[in-house]
Amino acid sequence: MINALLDTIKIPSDLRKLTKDQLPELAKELRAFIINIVATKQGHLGASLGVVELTIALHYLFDTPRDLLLWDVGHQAYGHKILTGRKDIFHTNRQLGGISGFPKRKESEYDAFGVGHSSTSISAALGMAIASSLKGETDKQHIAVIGDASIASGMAFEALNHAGVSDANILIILNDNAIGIDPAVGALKEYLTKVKTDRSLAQNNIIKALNFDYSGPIDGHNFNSLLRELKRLKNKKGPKFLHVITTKGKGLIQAEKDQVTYHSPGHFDAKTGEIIPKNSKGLSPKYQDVFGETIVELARENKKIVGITPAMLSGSSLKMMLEEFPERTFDVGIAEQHAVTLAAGMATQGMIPFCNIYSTFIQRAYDQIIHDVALQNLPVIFCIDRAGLVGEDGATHHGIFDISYMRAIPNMIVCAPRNEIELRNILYTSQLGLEQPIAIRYPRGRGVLFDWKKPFKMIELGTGVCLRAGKDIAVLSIGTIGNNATKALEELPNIAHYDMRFSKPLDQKLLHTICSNFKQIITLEEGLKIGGFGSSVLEFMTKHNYKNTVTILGIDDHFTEHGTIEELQKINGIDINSIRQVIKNLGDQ
Ligand SMILES: Cc1ncc(C[n+]2csc(CCOP(=O)(O)OP(=O)(O)O)c2C)c(N)n1
Repeated sequence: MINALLDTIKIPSDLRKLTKDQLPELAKELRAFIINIVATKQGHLGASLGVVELTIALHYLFDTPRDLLLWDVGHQAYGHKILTGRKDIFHTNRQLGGISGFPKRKESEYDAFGVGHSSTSISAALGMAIASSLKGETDKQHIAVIGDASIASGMAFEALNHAGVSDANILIILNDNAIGIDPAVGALKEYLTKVKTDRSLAQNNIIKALNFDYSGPIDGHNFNSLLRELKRLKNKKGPKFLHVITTKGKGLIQAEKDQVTYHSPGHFDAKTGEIIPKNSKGLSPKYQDVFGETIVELARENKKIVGITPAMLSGSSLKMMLEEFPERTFDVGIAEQHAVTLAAGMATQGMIPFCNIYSTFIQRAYDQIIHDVALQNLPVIFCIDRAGLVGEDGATHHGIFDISYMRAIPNMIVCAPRNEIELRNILYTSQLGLEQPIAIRYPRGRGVLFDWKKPFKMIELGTGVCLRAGKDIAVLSIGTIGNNATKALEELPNIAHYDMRFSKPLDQKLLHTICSNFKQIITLEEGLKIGGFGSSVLEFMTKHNYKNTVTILGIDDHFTEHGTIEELQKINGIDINSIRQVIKNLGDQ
């Protein structure tokens, strides 16, 4: 591949040596570079392709890294990474030991703020702008690039509300491509759609009403318009807002056409753009699909069931419910807090809300879970997808805190099914008429069974099961990580294995039996050790004065970076081999 211009650019000061006329050619090269690497190494694609011109224009005109450039979510920042010193290592993107798929302060001085979760950029940029102003750096610019789905989140509105009454040098660029991962939703989105054809609507809009110097919408793929407008804004003080229209996936026909799939397409042919089909024949189902198919089955029988997702219709497979029951399925946009309180409101009226949120994103709604759901003891069913280590998205996305923070909440049931059938059965059990909220956690990826669509069976809440009898040593696991223990124990006779299923309420009867019969106890969870399932077992033992030796396997007090799930389980000592080794060492003592 010939990159006549791209190869001359190590950092943005090299870019600034190019003439304006050379920028379209550079954009071509940058696009091709991204496509070629993502085709084989995988990662986010559409969002970065959509902002190639914007990325070049921003680094061309602004004095980065002195001017601070923030990318909301950060999945669109590949071009930024490549132009800011990481071109030669871009092929390590998202791999163990390689660069992160998101901007990260530790990685580069050009990454002004670490991201992964959405809608933080305006608050962070405003914080920086106010700090600059306090330090007397009044000529410095602070730029937040935020998508149309991310700007509809509460945090972004809060920040706009504050920025509009400040005199901070903040430039908010709305990258409007009318799509999040799935098509964007909401009244704001409808306004943004209308303004594209009826520019008179831009005359008096909500952003102007909030005191911003508003301009746009302009074509985000046209260097002339971009450079002209950014030049004007660069020399303007105070809060500014530029509305830019782009096409997600720009430059790769398939990615432009099928923007949902090409958000993160997996392997594809760089030349043709065609996705290389994965051979999923003979593989177990994805847990998200077990959820999706099961909720549809349940909703057919139980008219009170409603499904709620904050902007993860496809990722959660709630899309399956939307197709059959559109009137009972709600994609509320990137609004986790709202999703939880909406579910609470519905529950007060006798509906049975299944609120499906990824573990890492539900962190944002912690107060709503406590204050709006648990305190009023409302039977909301939280389906916590992507719980545990999620792999290549890395530290911002691992769902490792939920056992600890959910079990700290009064009234909350916390459960983690071990396989597809157990997930199905707990979903079924939850809609039979709970009197309190429940959190059901399950991981990213595929299950372990083939024949999983069995007739529903009720699970008795707060009960564990003995998977294998033994003596001396008992392994107590929770969730799908228990399957690692099952494999680890294949070569180790006499070790007992219990699937405790609930970390709250604990199966006290079973724990009394275990503590009375085994000298050594090993607990295993794919979550934080601090306050997690192992801790709950220790709390039980202290209360009842048991003195057994306990080894807690789980994730230590650190952030785990990116890599494959297998690599990361190994690093955290919860892969099959590490578990086997721990048991062997205990047995040798
Ligand atoms: C708090 C939070 N919820 C959900 C997500 C998952 N997520 C990642 S990108 C994305 C869509 C972002 O859409 P938009 O802001 O329009 O940016 P675009 O992808 O179009 O560039 C979502 C929902 C997230 N990163 N953070």
